[in-house]
Amino acid sequence: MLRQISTAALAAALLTGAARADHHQPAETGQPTAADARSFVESAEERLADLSIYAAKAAWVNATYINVDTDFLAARAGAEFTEAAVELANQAARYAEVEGLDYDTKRKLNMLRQGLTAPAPDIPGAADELSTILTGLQSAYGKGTGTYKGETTRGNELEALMGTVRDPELLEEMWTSWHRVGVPMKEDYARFVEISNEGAQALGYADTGAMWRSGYDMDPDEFARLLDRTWNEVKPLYDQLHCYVRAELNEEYGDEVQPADGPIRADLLGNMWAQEWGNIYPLVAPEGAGDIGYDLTDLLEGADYTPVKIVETGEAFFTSLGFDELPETFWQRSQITAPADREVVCHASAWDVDNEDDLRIKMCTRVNADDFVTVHHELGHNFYQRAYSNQPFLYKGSANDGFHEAVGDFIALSVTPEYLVDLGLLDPANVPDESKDIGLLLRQALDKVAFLPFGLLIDKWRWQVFSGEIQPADYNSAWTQLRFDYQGITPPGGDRPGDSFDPGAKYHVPGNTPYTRYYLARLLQFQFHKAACDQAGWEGPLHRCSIYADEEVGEKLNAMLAMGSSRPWPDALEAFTGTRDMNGSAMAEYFAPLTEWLEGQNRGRSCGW
Ligand code: X8Z
Ligand code: ZN
Repeated sequence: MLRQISTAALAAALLTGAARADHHQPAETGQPTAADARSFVESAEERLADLSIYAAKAAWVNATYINVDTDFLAARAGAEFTEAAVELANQAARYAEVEGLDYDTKRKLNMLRQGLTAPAPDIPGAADELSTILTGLQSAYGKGTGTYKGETTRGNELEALMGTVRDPELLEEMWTSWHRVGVPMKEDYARFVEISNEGAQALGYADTGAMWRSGYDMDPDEFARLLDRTWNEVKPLYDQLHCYVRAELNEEYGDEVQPADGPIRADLLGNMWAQEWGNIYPLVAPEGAGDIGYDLTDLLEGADYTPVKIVETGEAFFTSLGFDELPETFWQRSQITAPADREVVCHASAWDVDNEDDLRIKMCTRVNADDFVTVHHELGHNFYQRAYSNQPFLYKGSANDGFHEAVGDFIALSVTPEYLVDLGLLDPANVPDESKDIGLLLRQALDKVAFLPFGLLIDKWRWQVFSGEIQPADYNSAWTQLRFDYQGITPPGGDRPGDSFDPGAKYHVPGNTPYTRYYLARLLQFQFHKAACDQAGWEGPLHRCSIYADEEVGEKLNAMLAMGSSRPWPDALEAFTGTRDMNGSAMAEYFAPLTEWLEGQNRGRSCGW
């Protein structure tokens, strides 16, 4: 749970609790008892529940109105958080040794011990320095700009333009200029790594990465192996997709821009980070008959959708499953579009400000297919938050962080052509028939399958940065190498300038948000989708299944979500899907017909890079 609320929120939550924590310290003479441990946890939860509200509001104001004062306030709250959280983690570690602890006390003590994303050592000034650095990095990202046709352009606008512009020179301009946002971050990032590692070591972990890996109800090394194992399951499909897309781009742009072998140029894939490629579907669509024949962005524009209407549409999917409507305050307090007159963090997020019903999203929504999915993604967080709101404070979280990221995406897998007809967006006459299945699957794979290596490599890079295997002098070259090794992509314009810090141009690095969760979510969302379609009695191909308006599925989903983080994640997974195993099999099944088709298309080509 600690991982899922913002750093600043927990900061304030823990801040004023220090005095009361002392109250629950065991008498100096005796050993703490199981009852002492239970009462320590209880008081910690009470304080957190009470105080996190103030912290969340401070963080909200900073993210939706970046200026020197809100930076100051957020940094202060973050520092206070870190100090108090470290103190609590140390106490928790001591209580964890006590004999005869009940299940919940033990689980919650462990959560208190390992839940920090950015620990600091217990040295005067350390938490302050760490928090000031992190607030500065996040705000620098939020204020970042690049250029388009020589004009200064906000990051959020460049992000959208990368999906529609096809001129390779303009793409290179946007990519290269945006990536300059990382340059001033590098030194601060290196200092952040030092401080947080000292903090992790003081808590008994080898480094910050080891601490991150310890949050999965299993041995951290076994968790790392699970990632590699599942990647090997889905990698053959990625390799086929890469091979096919490279050939199509070569045909489109010619050898000069995109050679027929080697890596793909990173700016040609319809996304600033080449993390999802769905925007270039029109360039790579199957010739003739297989093409799906419609484009979701066009449909939304054609029907005069507004950002608010997209959010209403997303909400309506959840209510069709039996979930309650979002509260009135959601509509009053959310930031749905970018304010014109101030700096904000545009990267989408979902908030639960009072741990009950003060749910909000913060987006700079645009009317396009990407944001249609992102809105469902964010609402998935909000409906999860509300489902577990009756849990004790430390269990107000997801089964593991991948679950939180998977719910909304799982819902969006039900956005089928038939569902678009229900919405009145697609003319029934234009519903693609079976002969268009490959087009539909390809469109989906460009987003879902293409993401997998990206989802893995961000933390491959960070884990090695935290462990010292990658030193500051090699930050950028190691990043470019991982992008090459895993994704098979290369930056436009040849060698990167010596001062580059390209990881800083991806939100989650300056935002210090662990990224493995998104990789897990890609696998989990297909496991959820398959289980839900089985529950619904669906017998057709998985990509044609929509659970829209199925209240029985909604009830089962709610049962899993309502568990929060009270049990190890395999229990939650089993409750909804019947299996305790996170793996790529549901995803492989979903895309099986495409895999075969891609293999046929790529016959005679030499794949790989
Ligand atoms: O960061 C997000 C969400 C907020 S939790 C918009 N996502 C990752 C990204 O944008 O890099 C969702 C997909 C992956
Ligand atoms: Zn998310």
